[in-house]
Amino acid sequence: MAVRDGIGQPWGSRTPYGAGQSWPVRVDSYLADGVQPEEVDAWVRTAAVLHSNGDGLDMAVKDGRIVGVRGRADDRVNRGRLDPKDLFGWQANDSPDRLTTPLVRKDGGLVESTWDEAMNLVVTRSKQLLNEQGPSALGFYTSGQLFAEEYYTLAAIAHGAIGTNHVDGNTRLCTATAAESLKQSFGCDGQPASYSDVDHADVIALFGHNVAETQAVLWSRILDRLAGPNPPALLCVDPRDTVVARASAVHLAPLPGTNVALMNAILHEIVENDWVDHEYIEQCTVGYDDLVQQVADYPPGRVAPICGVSIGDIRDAAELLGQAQRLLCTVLQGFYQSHQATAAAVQVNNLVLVRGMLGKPGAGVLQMNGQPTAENTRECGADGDLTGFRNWANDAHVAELATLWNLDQAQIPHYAPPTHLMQMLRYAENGTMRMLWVSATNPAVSLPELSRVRSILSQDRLFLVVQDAFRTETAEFADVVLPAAMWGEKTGTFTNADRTVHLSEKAVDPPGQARPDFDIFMDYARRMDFRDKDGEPFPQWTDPESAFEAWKMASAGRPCDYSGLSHEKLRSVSGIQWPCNADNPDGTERLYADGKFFAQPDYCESYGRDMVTGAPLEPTEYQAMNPDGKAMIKAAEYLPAHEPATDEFPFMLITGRTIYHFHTRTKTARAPQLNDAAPAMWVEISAMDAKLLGIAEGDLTEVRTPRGKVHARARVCGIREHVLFLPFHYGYWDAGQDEHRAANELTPTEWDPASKQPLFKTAAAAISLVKAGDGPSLAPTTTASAPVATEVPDTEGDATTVVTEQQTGARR
Ligand SMILES: Nc1nc2c(c(=O)[nH]1)N[C@H]1C(S)=C(S)[C@@H](COP(=O)(O)OP(=O)(O)OC[C@H]3O[C@@H](n4cnc5c(=O)[nH]c(N)nc54)[C@H](O)[C@@H]3O)O[C@H]1N2
Ligand SMILES: Nc1nc2c(c(=O)[nH]1)N[C@H]1C(S)=C(S)[C@@H](COP(=O)(O)OP(=O)(O)OC[C@H]3O[C@@H](n4cnc5c(=O)[nH]c(N)nc54)[C@H](O)[C@@H]3O)O[C@H]1N2
Ligand SMILES: [Mo]
Repeated sequence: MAVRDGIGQPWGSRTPYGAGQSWPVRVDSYLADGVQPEEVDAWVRTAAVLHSNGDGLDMAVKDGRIVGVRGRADDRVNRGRLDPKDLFGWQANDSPDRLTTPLVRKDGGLVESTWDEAMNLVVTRSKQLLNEQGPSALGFYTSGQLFAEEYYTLAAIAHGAIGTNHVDGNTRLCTATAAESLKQSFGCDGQPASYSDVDHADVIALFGHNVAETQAVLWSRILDRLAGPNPPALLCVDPRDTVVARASAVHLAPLPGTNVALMNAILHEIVENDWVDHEYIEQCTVGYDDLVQQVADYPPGRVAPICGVSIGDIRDAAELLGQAQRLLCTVLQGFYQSHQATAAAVQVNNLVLVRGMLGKPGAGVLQMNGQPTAENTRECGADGDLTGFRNWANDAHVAELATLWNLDQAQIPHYAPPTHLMQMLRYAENGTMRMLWVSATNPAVSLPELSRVRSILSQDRLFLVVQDAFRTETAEFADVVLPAAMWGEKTGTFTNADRTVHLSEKAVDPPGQARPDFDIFMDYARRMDFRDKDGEPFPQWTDPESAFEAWKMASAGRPCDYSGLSHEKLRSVSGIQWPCNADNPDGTERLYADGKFFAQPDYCESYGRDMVTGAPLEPTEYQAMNPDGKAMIKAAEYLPAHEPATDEFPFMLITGRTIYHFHTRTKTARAPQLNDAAPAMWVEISAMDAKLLGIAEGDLTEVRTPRGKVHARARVCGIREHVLFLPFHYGYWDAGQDEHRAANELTPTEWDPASKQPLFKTAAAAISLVKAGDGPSLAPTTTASAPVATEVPDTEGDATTVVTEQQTGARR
């Protein structure tokens, strides 16, 4: 049994394996100081909720409290492994500053209240607005972090009972582009590949995906392949010198916002060298000729200066991709939150299609999710999507849903595409949307252009309901705050990025009067007295299990088919991939293995959109383009970003994550090991830029864009020149507003035309020295933020790891 420093050695010891072998087990565990394994009263089944990887684990319970975690050896996702957030993040549940009672605004301040008073305020306001203005006065903004049962209930209430079109999730900031790119290429959302493809691939290409920090256990799987016989070759496309970049055979560090140009050059080389599967293209796709025409304009010689990468590197990357026998591609925020997001993500789908790399072991594309339950937000329809990946523009699909819910079809709004969040903000800003109910997301830190967001959320005429486990920056603007139970305190299911469904069971009681989100939504529905066509209470279900049974029926026959699953079945198997139905009782590893897609005109989730204007295609246009429901190759022209660098703002600013924190840190800052590993804001800058500006490691700097400024200590590191990186984790709940530290003070109100995902990764910025530092910045040294020329830890060892609390490695 090995002992590992869970912070300093985030990926733990190697368990090497070869192509086609199964990934060995390594069980990681961590128990609070002084707790012995034999003292644990119960181990309760769940999966990780601080990323999208879906690591299966058990919570240790002692005396009614969570006291530790242990990875599940039998889980298909992690085979026992846990990452730093999995190991330590659970401590937030027990934090003394959890919300324990509802709060209501009185005389300008938030005061403790009762559930009756708080819910009556919400119900009274809802009814008043419905009477005065109709359903469009109400908006719902939810999460990628609740359970499927909760989203399905919220979708039924908002789209069904109330009939508002204004429903979205923070998945808009996260995986809207993943979903849109899958709809564009395959007619429907749904992850084609599987994590097990890592076991077979000979080339793994990561596009704007810092997997080492954001899905650290998946990175362990890749590291174990790299340490074994016949290792795969990696391609990394990222402007920073990430841990992934350092392990890659080819690293392309493009200037932010130039992904489409780069992809077109790569595809140009693939076509030019005829590394193309003509038979697959002929049988399974439409649109190849357009692609050939488009990429003809993007020879590497033209693209190299646009992206700031060398011609040779583009050719090397293309050759690696072109010669691969089993090519696995992954995509994440470096594409989704950058300029031309959908167009860029679709080019990765094109790459996989022209190479015929779908549906076989080791081949495919993972248009990744970020949040643990983002998949469920989309499939249940708690965002802009219609429940069960149904098509808003297809009346028959809306009718199906009306039948399922036993509601009048006219009640489910489908006069226009559903309102995306950035548009909802606009409606709140101009006063047509008068109530916004925010659940499990913290927009006052996570949305772009925070000064504008604050002014919208603080308006008197907007009635703001915030449902959270903590008193967040957003809660401070609320009229009513509803205290929520969290993971570990409620039961439900959720689905990770590779379609793996896990059950998460209640282990302990929530603190004080906090209640599960499911109970809160149902309480609202009953107090509103929603009824179906037969006059029965709506929603017709009553608890998470009956909600799951109802959701199964809604999903049956759709791509995300859950009809073969149940809470009971998920108690006996650690993770099952949908579709799971009578034909596939053990789930489905890969989609599209038979070359058939969910793209038939009468079945598809979407008819697609123009990737430049965002205009939806008409059903007749779709029918003409793709009558047989094949995969769609869609070419895209590169367009320069709207906010280019100038003399005043000469840098390209990007933002993102570190391995030790999750988002706005409501959980990870309350776990001492994680907080100590990355306690303060920093800015990453290249050695050359730092030298030119007279900035040294640890100096206090000011970073500015036309929207605002932040203060951060410099980390001089391997980021490419002319680019700055800020982590977006640091808000204000544990610091004063005058600290100017949230990265989103700087980001623009701008979004991708097709997916409507905000651009968090392309802005022009300036940086200047404020004050010399008295030592290095407190940024982690184990990861992409490592100072120039630091070796990243990687250890050899044994297959069971007991994790210790040492915090030595991270900032040594
Ligand atoms: N530790 C940790 N893990 C997480 C999370 C977390 O907060 N912390 N959040 C989860 C969630 S919700 C998400 S969405 C995922 C996100 O996971 P990732 O997408 O992997 O994380 P990011 O840091 O947002 O961005 C990834 C990389 O994009 C690069 N990048 C920026 N601009 C560009 C560009 O224009 N082109 C290219 N090619 N690359 C660019 C950045 O340098 C960065 O390294 O992580 C999930 N996992
Ligand atoms: N600049 C910049 N901004 C970004 C990004 C970026 O890369 N750069 N990334 C974007 C992305 S991908 C994402 S996903 C978003 C994330 O942005 P947010 O969703 O705003 O971030 P979180 O901190 O995860 O907020 C989740 C909230 O839910 C609460 N919560 C946790 N569990 C529960 C529960 O069970 N019930 C309830 N009711 N509440 C709960 C937490 O306390 C927390 O306040 O940020 C986006 N913003
Ligand atoms: Mo995300």
